[in-house]
Amino acid sequence: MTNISRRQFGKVAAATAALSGVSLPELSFSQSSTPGGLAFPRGFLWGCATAAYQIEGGATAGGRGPSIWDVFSHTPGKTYNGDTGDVADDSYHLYKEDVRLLRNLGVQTYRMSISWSRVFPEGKGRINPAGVDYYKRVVDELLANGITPYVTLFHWDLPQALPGGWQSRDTCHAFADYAAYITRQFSDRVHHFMTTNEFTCFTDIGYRDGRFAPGLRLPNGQANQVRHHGILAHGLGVQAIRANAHGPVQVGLAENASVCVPVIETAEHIDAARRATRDLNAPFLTTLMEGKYPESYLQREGADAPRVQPGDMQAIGSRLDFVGLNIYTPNYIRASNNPQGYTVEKRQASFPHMASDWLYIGPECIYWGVRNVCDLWHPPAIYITENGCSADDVVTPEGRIEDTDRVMYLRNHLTQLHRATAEQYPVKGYFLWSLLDNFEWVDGYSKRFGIHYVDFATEKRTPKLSAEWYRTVIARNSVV
Ligand code: PNW
Repeated sequence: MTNISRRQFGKVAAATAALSGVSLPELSFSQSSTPGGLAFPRGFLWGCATAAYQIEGGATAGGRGPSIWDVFSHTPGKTYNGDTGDVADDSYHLYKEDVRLLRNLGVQTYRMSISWSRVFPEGKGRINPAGVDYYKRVVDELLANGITPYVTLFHWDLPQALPGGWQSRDTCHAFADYAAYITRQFSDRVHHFMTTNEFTCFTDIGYRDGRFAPGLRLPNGQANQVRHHGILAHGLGVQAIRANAHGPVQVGLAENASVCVPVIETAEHIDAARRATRDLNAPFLTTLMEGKYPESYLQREGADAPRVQPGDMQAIGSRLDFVGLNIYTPNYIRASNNPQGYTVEKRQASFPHMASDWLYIGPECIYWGVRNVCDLWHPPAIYITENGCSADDVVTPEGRIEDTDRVMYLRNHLTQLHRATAEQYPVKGYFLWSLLDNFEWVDGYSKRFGIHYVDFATEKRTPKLSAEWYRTVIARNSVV
């Protein structure tokens, strides 16, 4: 092997891929070392991400039960323009077309989620076979096109029928039962599972701030208990997946950890950013990775600290095969003599952001997000389970969507991700958010994150410039 030329080795890899029946874009070193391009490691996985409620529509089709997002989005005043996910991209009916888009991009992987209430309309008990069949059709269509599905079990669309939602501990057990059932049904063809997506969004934003479903504003102690139920559900889910899998599976989650970028890359600020990562993620990722709540978190919350039962922390600390990071935006961290050892810099009014006003642009966040998590906790593998942006896309008279701003955002983030792979951090793949414009939660259809434009009146999909660019990146395995 040592004497094989780089070019020959590239051919061997392509031939092996062809033999295994996986259709990969043709890669060669002459391509991946294009002048100006930054080559990613061989075998790096490129993908796109979506979530069930944001793309499927078919809200009542095939026996699906309502989720808290159906109820919330139908409540006047909760979403932009009263938009709902009733129809969305109609991927419930158009999934084959979506797989075609994926195939045209040349992705090796696709991150999708399952709507819990499509499978268990009441969240537990009665199974809806039509829902299971739908996901089998989607998965089989992906596999037939050489695309590996990565499946998220919970992307915020909690079945409405579960009493008390995430305020109830019973919901954690319902989730574990659902995870066990999906694993039994799908682990013959799906080998990568993520339990939950973004703890803060479905706990704090839903139950403390009330901006997301179910729209509650609970006092601190109760909101902390909701957080605990979120991570407990994850932990019980990991155990359930492992216990029910037909063969080897990789289990992880998708978490939007707060990303801490040192304000200047000197040792003191780098240390501070690492400390801040541990502290700002205390109730979620830190606790999962360390198997216990940090002392500082318990002290800070005092009488409002979560009530923990025997066995909880063991489940929550379950070993993970990978950590998925959803990375969009940075916090800038400065070393300080204060007790926690850092401060978060305030952003100037002129700090640039994308079309969503929270989406501040700081491409180094993807490098530091990976590095801080790896330096603190050394997970065996990292995936970027989401990265992408909203932009004010318009269709030109020629029918093109010239989203040069999105290409700028993505190119800069991938350049920083390349830095992480070049430094040997174990980043295995990247899922771009998102394949399609879709239901952007409280922003409804007003914010477009897709690399394919969707005309929501006709459901017509049109590749944007960013899709053409991403296709090139994938084909060359290199940032261009
Ligand atoms: C993620 N923030 O949500 C979700 O996983 C997706 O469903 C969503 O469409 C996508 O990012 C774009 O918003 C986030 O305020 C929502 O920092 C808010 C934030 C981050 C992620």
